[in-house]
This record gives sequence, C-alpha cells and structure tokens, in this order.
Amino acid sequence: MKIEGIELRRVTMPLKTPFRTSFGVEHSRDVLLVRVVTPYAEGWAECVAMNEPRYNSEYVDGAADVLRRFLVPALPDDVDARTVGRLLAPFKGHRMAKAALEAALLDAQTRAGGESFGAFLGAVQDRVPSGVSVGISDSVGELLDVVEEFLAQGYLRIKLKIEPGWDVAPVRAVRERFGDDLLLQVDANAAYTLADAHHLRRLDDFGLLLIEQPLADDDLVQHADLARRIATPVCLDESIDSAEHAAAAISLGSCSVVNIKPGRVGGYLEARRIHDLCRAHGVAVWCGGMLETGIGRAANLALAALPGFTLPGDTSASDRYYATDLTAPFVLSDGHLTVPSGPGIGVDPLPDVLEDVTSSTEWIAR
Ligand code: OSB
Ligand code: MG
Repeated sequence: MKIEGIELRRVTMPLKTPFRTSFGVEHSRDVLLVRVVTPYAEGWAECVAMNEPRYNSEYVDGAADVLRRFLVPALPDDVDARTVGRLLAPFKGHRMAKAALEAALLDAQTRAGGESFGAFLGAVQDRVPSGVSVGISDSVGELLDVVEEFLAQGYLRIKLKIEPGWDVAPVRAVRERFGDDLLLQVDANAAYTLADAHHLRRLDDFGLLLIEQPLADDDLVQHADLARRIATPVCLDESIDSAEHAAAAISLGSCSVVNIKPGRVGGYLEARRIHDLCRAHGVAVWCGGMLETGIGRAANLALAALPGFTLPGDTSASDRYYATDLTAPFVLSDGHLTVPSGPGIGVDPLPDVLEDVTSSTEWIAR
C-alpha cells in the first residue's frame, strides 16, 4: 500500500461529566487522530494517550512528537499494514503512538480490500455486551444514582473505580441496593500496595467478578502474592503491555483475567496475540477503554467480537462520555453494541463535528 501522507489532527472532546479515577480527574479528552492517505482509501485511528502521563508514561504531546520524528519516517513508501509492528520495533516503548499508526494503516488496507476490521481480526460475534466504568463520586448516594441510571440504560456490567478510602463502602452499597445478580467489578488503577492485602480481602464478601490492577504496574510478583491471599479474581490492565508480559503474568499466577486495550499493548495485532495466548491458557479477557471517540470505539468493538472475549468490556455507548460523538453515535440496544460491518473500521468522522472540535492539524507528506 502506497502512503501519500499522514495527518496528525488534535481534537478536544468535552466530557458530559468529569471522570474521576485514583490517578486524576478528566474534564475533556484531548485526542490525537491519525489519518493515513493512500491512493485507494484513507484510514483513520485514534491515539489513546491522555493529556498527562498518569495512567501510564505516555501522554498525547509525546505521542505526536514520536510519531512525527521517528515512527512515520520509519515507514517505507510502500507498506503492508501487517508489518508495521516489526518496522517500529527498533523504537522502544511509545506503544499508544505505534498502535494509532498501525491502526490507521490497517483501516486503510482493510477498507481498500472491502473487508471489515472485525472480519480481518477474526470476529465471531455481530454485537458485544456492554459494561460501563463508573468514576469515583463525591458521596455514596450520588454513586447509587449514577449506577441506577446506567442500569436503566441497559448496561450489563458495572465497574466501580476505587482508591484507598473509596472501596468497601461504595461496593457494599451498590451490592445491597442492586442485588447479588448484578455483574460488578472494581478498578484501582494501581492505587494500593501489598500492605493493603488484608483490607482488600474485605472485598471478597461481595462476589465481585474481579479486581482490576490493584497494585503497581511493574509488580507482577506482588500481584501473584496478592492473588493467593484474596478470593476475588485479579485482573491486570496497566501491567500488561505486550504478549510477553501476559505470558509472564500467567506463568507467575499474577492474574486470572486480562483487560486488553489495543493502545496500551502497541496495537490490535498485539492485542490479538494476547487474546490468543490467554485463550490457550483459559484466562478470560475483556476489552478495556480509554474514553474513546467513535473512531477508537469502532475498532475496539471489532476486537471485542473475538471468541476469547468472554466478559463484558468497557465498550460503552457514545453518550456515556460525549454529547456529540465524532462519528454516528454508538447506541446501546438491549445492553449490546453492534460491531460495525462496513469496510475497515466501518465508521467515518462526521465532517461538521470534526471541523468544530479540531484544534490543530499537521500534514506529513511522503
Ligand atoms: O483503567 O480502565 C482504566 C479510562 C481511562 C484510563 C484508564 C481506564 C479508564 C476507564 C474507562 O476505566 C474506560 C472507558 O470507559 O473507556
Ligand atoms: Mg483499568
């Protein structure tokens, strides 16, 4: 596939309500979009790096910088999207930036071939069950109202963000109010240490599906220790940034579930490798999110339709975060989202919306 040029476009997407986690509060999403232009088709992708390096070490200005200085120039004029991972491997880290470039090329290539991204990846479902990630609230009463509203919309699984001081009480309140049948899990974003093992064991009483990333991202050994001390299944997010990390985590017993985010692991093809590995080892996976617009959401839905995604993901509807999405909105139907079936990721940015939210564009000609 011949590349004519690549556009880096920054858009500012206001969030409907602030989203609070143990690492910070987001009020709006500053998104980097990558558009690749080829003679046959254009490809779009979304870089999931956030404004500040708090979730992991990447941040959006850094992603734009490494793309323009190193990653885009490393591509030959004629490239098969499936080789991009190997071509970019000499540059360490920067997985979110690499993932966006690879995804834009995969979109262009599958569009040109008239194939949907889901079909390309090996999707076996035409719709996927939706969960929702619920931020830290100011009070338990407020949290219960928020959860009630999401359940009324049809979400099939609730994930509560937790941190020290906001864990057992909100979990107990949600469990008591909405009953034992509610699929409920928590995400600590690395806010605890192994010294909290005793405290975290109190969550065992609430029948949680899993606890996501309780400890530091670089601590597979301590996660294995914790996993032996609590009954709630341990799921890893930040700790898994490649198939090699997933293999190590499985060998050590650090987790029994993995949250797969394509951006975090360097792309959809690496995400699929992690899926394949976990599936072979009987480790459940689900598709995480990074407050994506419709562009990233569409591609995530294709991935979440692979057979090993046996738990509902954070693949929520467009209106979870955005009053106006960049694409035609993804709407919940019976608690599910439909996997796009058109060529490539199956969605395009709406020109008027895109124009409105764009703060800058940069064209890198080849
Ligand atoms: O840890 O899963 C996470 C959002 C931003 C960064 C990290 C995380 C999250 C979420 C929300 O939990 C996922 C989503 O709804 O897109
Ligand atoms: Mg997480």
